Amino acid sequence: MPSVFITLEGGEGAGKSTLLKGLVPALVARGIDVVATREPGGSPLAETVRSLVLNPPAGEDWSPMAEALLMNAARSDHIDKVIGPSLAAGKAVISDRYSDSTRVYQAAGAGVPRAHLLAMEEIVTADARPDLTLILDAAPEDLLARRQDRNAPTDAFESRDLAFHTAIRNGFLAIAEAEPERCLVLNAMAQPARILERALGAIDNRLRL
Ligand code: T5A
Repeated sequence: MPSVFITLEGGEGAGKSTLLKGLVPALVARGIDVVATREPGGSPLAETVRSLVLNPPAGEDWSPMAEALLMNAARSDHIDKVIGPSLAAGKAVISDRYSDSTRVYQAAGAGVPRAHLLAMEEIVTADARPDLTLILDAAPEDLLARRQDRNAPTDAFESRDLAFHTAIRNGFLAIAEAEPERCLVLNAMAQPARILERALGAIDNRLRL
């Protein structure tokens, strides 16, 4: 079985974790060995970076470049310890967020120059580029309403304003437009079962799993 690397991207509360939870059993039922993971995080040390970056001490904010470097440091460890070995073993790896999130959040959101982010991405992800990226897309207002229905605590990114979340949405759509062979945009406001069906269809058509 050839290894495949699938990433799930989109705004806050777009349904990436929900889709991941649907994809894993569907692929396992086909006899595929699946590793489900997430970013920031995915390895023990990267999870430590996740808490630092998503929940900095009260009153403190990371500088934009420090935040971008932390995301990439966490990703490098995640690739070395989890993604790389899993792909080498012929498994399917599905990550809830990956390098497109850095491109979008640290550029559109935090203002790190795009060229710097692409240079970091080139170095850090050289051995782990996604074969397929599913982007869950919806109006930020709709995702905000959905988030407010949850009782989960908000983190440093979720608490930003609508203009921030609109820039995030546009950033993901720009990536999808620039890289249509890798990316597929899915309507995040569709029923979860419909989203899963479309995601499995894309996996069948594009990756022939
Ligand atoms: N970040 C991350 C960066 O800035 N740079 C980076 O490089 C990386 C990797 C991660 C934060 O870090 C930033 C981006 C993020 O701000 P996180 O907690 O992992 O933080 O945040 P999210 O990835 O946004 O995770 P969420 O859990 O908030 O959102 P999900 O996983 O997209 O959404 P999900 O599946 O949990 O669903 C949210 C709610 O909607 C319901 C679910 O039941 C749930 O209640 N739902 C639906 N309801 C109706 N219809 C559907 N289709 C639904 N799908 C889900």
